[in-house]
Formats: sequence, C-alpha cells, structure tokens
Amino acid sequence: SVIVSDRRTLVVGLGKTGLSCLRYLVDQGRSVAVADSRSAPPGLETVQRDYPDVPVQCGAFDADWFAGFNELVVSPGVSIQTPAIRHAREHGAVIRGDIDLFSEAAEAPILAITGSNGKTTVTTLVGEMARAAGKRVAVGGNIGTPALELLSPEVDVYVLEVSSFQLETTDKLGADVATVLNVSDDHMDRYPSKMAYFEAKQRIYNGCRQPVVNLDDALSIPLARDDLRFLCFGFHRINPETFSTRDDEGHLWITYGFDNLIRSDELKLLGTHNLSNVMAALAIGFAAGFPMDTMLQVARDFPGLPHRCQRVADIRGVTWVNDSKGTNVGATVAALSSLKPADGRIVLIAGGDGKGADFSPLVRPVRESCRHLILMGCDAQRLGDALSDIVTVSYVDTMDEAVSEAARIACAGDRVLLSPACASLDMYEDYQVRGDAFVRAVEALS
Ligand code: UMA
Ligand code: ADP
Repeated sequence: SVIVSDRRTLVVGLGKTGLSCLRYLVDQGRSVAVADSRSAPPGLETVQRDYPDVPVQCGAFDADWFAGFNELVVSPGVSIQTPAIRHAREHGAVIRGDIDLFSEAAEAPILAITGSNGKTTVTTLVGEMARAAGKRVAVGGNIGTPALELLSPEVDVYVLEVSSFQLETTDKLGADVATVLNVSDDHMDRYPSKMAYFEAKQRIYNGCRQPVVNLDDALSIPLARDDLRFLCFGFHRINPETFSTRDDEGHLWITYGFDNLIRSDELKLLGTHNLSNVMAALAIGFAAGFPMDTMLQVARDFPGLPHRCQRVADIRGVTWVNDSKGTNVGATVAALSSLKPADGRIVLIAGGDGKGADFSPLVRPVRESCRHLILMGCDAQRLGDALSDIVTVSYVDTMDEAVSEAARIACAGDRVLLSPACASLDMYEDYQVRGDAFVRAVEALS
C-alpha cells in the first residue's frame, strides 16, 4: 500500500525520548512509525495501548524499512552511525533528534548546558536560580524529563541539560545562553575519536546569543566565533566580564570582574570542581538577567545532589563519600583532587564499564591521593593494569565486599571514596542503584 504524506517520520528508540517524540509528532498530526532494536523496549506497552495505529518494529533494525522514511528522529541511546540509519540518510532521510524538535517549538528562551562533567549540578543550580528570580522555569533534557515534555506556553525560561548524543542530532539549537562546561573523555565506545566527541559538544553554540566559556578548558571555547562576545568563568583570573576566584584576607572568594561575591566556605558544596560549577551557574544566570543577590543566596543554600561527592558517614575517623555519578575518568580525577584529606589518604572504590576510556589520566591523582584501590566490574582488570604499579589493589565482586575491604584498610583521617570512573550498567540498573548499594553497605558498618 502507498502511504500518501509528504513527511513520513520514523521515531528510532522507544525509551523516554522516543515516547516523548511520538506523542509530540502525533499531536502535530504527523504520520509516524516507531522502531527499537530491543525486543521488549520500555515504551512498547504504552504505544500499543495509546497509539494502536502506529506501526512498531522491535528487534534488529530493518535497513530497507528505514530507507522508506524521509525523516528519522533518533533517540540519544542509538548511534547515528548505526548502518540502518546511515543507509536511510544515504537514501535522503533527514536525521534529527528530540532537542531539534524542541528548539523549533519552544517560544521561551533556552539556557543550555553541556560538558563531560558537572552538567546536572549546574543545570539544577541554574533552575533554582531562575525559580528564586520569580521565573516560571522548566528544567529537563538529559537530566531526566525529555525536553519535549517541558513545552508549555506557561514557561518563562527553559533550562536544558544536553548530552553529546542529543547534540549530534541537533542542527541549530538557538539557545539564549549556552555553555560547554568542560571536555574530557567520555563515551569513547560511541565516538570514533575525541575530535568527534568534542565537535558534538560544540554544536550547543549553534545560533546562540550568549556563549558562556570556561577559561580553564580550551575545548569550551566556541569554534565558530563570529562576532560573539563571551561571558567567561575560570579560576584566578580577574578580568572584566569574568566570574572567577581570588584569595583575599585568608579566604577564597568567587568574584565577578573586580568584585568579591561570595566566600567558598559559605557554600555547602564539597570540592574545588564545585566552585567551577557555581561560577558557571552564576555566569549563565547573569547572562539570563537574574539578580545577583538572589543567585548568591541560592548558591549558599544549595546542598548538592545525591551520588555526587556526597558525604554519607563518618565512622571512627573515616569519612565515606558517595560519588557514584563519577562515571568517567575526568569526574574521578576531579573527585580525587578535590577530596584529598588534609591528614590522611583516599581509599578509592572504582570500576564498572569504562566505555572504552583511556585510564592513564588517573595515574597522577591516584599516586598523589590514594592509599589503596578496590576494583570491581567488567573493566576492573583494565583499571588494575593501568594503576597497580603505583598503588596496592584488591579485586572484589560485590559492593558489600568492596565496603568491608575498605573498612579494613582505611585509617583514621582517611576518606573512602566511591568514584568509579566507569558506568554502572554492567552490574547495576544505573548509577543511583550503585550509589544506594554503597550507602546501604556503609550504614551496615556503623
Ligand atoms: N537502546 C537500544 N535500542 C534502541 C534504543 C535504545 O538498545 O533502539 C538502548 C540504548 O543503547 C540505551 C537505552 O536503550 O542503553 C536507552 O536509550 P534511549 O535512547 O531509549 O534512552 P531514553 O530512555 O530516551 O533516555 C535518554 C537519555 N539516555 C541516553 O542518552 C542513553 C537519558 O540520559 C535522558 O535522561 C533521557 O533521554 C531524557 O532526555 C541518561 C544518560 O545516561 C540519564 N545519559 C548519558 C549520560 O548522562 O552520560 C548521555
Ligand atoms: P554530569 O551531569 O555531567 O554527569 P554531575 O553534576 O552529575 O555531572 O556530576 C557528576 C560527577 O562529575 C560528580 O560526581 C563529580 O565527580 C564530577 N564533577 C562534577 N562537576 C565537575 C567539574 N566541574 N569538573 C570535573 N568533574 C566534575
């Protein structure tokens, strides 16, 4: 049979994103079908119940079927290098993603945040700042709620966390304010090169009014500069139009231009990397026009998010810290450098699925901070190979074993840090479940 429509769209992926795209496109009156390579994807029942007329194919992608569509809306969990998708593109299909559909429809300004680490912390802070400034704010994207589910005429400002996967399928985001917080290796199992990962992140600046740039990371600077003026952040740089830090009368201050704004010890957030996150959030909020005093109060009150350098217990002089969201090497490097105790060392619990990462950037911080390493998960051996020359290593099979081993080894004054440098999916449903397993095992100690 021949389907008569000038725009047949295939939604690829039936997770949260796929469902949000399907709902949106059906509401637009578009002719849609759905595919997912899993045999029982999470959204399948919902589609069968709510959209019985929408064609669905589960299991191995059928390249010929894909090639019959003129638009593919691809979920972030699916690589656009997948042969069936490439084949469809070669047959003239346009490849898009949910953020692309969102930016086309959104009427309120978008504040967009990407980076290898700190996205969720900064996105949450900016969302809180907007709310405190009296804005009707919608926060979503990679942080959890798919962007299309945020769309509403009642919204004054959108705050979006955007992943490199989402940016790959985004043509022109047109954000009011956008930032690449930092770039270190992640998802090397999905990218042919670091350059490809970096280029995906850079797309956040396409059509942006006000880029916010991290002066401590050259990869944060927009490649296509045009005549844009940047608002900047970075440590120890007293410049106009820059959020920075300076030491003054025995305190470390966050500054804007030449003015001191807030002392680091006024913040509840732990770790140097979080100062960078606060500077970034202030810069984004400033660019969006939020009042400075309101933003500073939000920064002071912000307790941090669970599973991110979160102190969980102090037992017999040992502090236990849950950084389960440290899912790449850069995050664990930051956690090790920020959390080294003044009179002790770190016992690090790490491992999981390394996503093809190079672990060598861990060598220096592990040498400088760690007493011992406890490794688990599918890349435990690869981590051990990279680090066993410089530190003693134990291999364990479960989180309970990891925690009792850490309790045996840690001395008073030490910190035990779960910061895996790896994804959790080889052993757990997600990083939260992994972090919860750690917290439960620690609680059982006391
Ligand atoms: N999958 C298949 N076949 C398919 C479709 C998906 O095997 O046909 C697999 C993917 O490989 C992946 C899983 O299914 O392992 C989920 O993929 P999805 O695209 O259906 O994911 P969603 O449920 O739509 O969730 C996505 C983001 N997931 C990913 O990018 C993998 C969520 O980010 C995001 O919160 C959500 O959209 C709303 O925007 C999660 C994430 O892990 C938290 N992001 C990565 C990260 O932060 O490092 C980028
Ligand atoms: P993301 O959403 O990008 O994964 P999160 O805010 O959830 O970022 O933080 C995840 C982990 O990354 C934290 O637990 C911490 O180990 C590390 N991290 C957070 N902010 C930074 C930063 N600015 N630079 C380096 N590492 C960071």
